[in-house]
Amino acid sequence: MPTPHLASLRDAIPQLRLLTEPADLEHYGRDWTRRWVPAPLAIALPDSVEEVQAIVRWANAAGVALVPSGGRTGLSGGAVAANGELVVSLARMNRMLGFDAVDRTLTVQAGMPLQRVQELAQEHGLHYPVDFAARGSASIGGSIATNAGGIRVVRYGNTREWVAGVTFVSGSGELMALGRALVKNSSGYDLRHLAVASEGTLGIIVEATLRLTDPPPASNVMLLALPSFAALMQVFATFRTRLQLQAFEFLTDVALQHVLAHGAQAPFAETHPYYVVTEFASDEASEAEALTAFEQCMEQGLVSDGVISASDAQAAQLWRLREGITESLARYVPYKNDVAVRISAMPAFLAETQALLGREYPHFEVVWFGHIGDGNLHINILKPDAMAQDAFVADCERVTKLLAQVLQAHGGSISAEHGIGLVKKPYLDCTRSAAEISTMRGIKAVLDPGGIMNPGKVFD
Ligand code: 2HG
Ligand code: ZN
Repeated sequence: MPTPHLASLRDAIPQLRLLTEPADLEHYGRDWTRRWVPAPLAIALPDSVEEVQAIVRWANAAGVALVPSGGRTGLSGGAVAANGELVVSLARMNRMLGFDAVDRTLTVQAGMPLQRVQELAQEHGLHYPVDFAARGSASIGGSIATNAGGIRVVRYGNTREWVAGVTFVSGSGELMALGRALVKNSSGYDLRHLAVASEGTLGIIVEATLRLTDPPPASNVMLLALPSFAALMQVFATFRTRLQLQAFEFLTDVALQHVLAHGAQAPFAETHPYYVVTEFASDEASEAEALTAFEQCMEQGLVSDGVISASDAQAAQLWRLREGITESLARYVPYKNDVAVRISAMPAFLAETQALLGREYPHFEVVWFGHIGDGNLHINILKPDAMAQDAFVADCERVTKLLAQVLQAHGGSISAEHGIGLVKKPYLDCTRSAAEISTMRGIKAVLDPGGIMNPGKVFD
């Protein structure tokens, strides 16, 4: 029996594709957090900007909340629909709209997966440099809506740097071309950057024009074994001084053991407490610099072993050790922290956080890894099989409050790249001031006066 809302939506936009089967509600109503029970009204699959606008107009009139939806690979609950919302999936809006060789831009619909964007850039002899493990499923619109970071931020920056323009349907149904792909534009506020990291709370990103760059040089991947946590930032400084790094990622042996248990190949005969995966150009000069940096770190006792890729296949194997972590932990339904501090604050922050988590989580397995070259740490707490999810989350939330205080003291952020969504909402005010949050609310009131856009996400 259709609800009155669904009947009115069908009347308003008869051609709109809608899914209402329980399996679809379940599939589209959740993201990778797996904490909330999906309960959307229905799933709308618009095929045009006009249909998206019509949905927003209908939602305002009917008073129904909308949850914009890309690949739902998010880790903060930003795409969760658990309260009768209409999910607006951009999955059918996945086409390429244009390539401009002079501007070096690619324009695509928001539902295109990140990996397809990367492939299209390559087919045109250029490169879209934002990259992360969920590339095959994450949509470009979702990556913009969270300002996704990933494994090459140390070299290329976050998604924000690569968004030349965004076509956006605001919560009031206005269609706006933000940014217009201009290199220079000092004509007032840059509203494009409001769409970036907005997590669907202001409107729906329907198209994006992305900046492309030169293809990266052929690269080498090096895996370093470290004897101590304290060595990490010193090794980073040594390598960064000598080389233009494409990536500098870190993982603990605890993380590595999970990836190995998932079928990856052990890189060293012995185990070491910490590892770094770094990538740099494979020309002779860079290789020589890398070797010198490695020897210098060995002499200083900062590094205890290392291996450098001899082929693309070996490079991929080494990358798997880092990129396979999230998947290898998924069965433990981890509680995830995604925190950032300035690189200069990292040594002090690491020491304090290690002491805090050692004290507060003696009973849980804690897995550390992340984009250490960007000052971004992922800390996954694994749920013991015997423990109920609610009790586990409650305990982790208690500790996250303490961690947020440490972040506050070091001028950090409670979310580096995953967004605030539902998971980090209670801690937003630890790392953003009251004046900042009230400004955000004011911006939302202007762009989404009916309060229909992803309500309850980021802030209440
Ligand atoms: C990564 O860096 C992703 O691999 C996921 O941001 C991090 O699972 C996580 O906590
Ligand atoms: Zn990450």
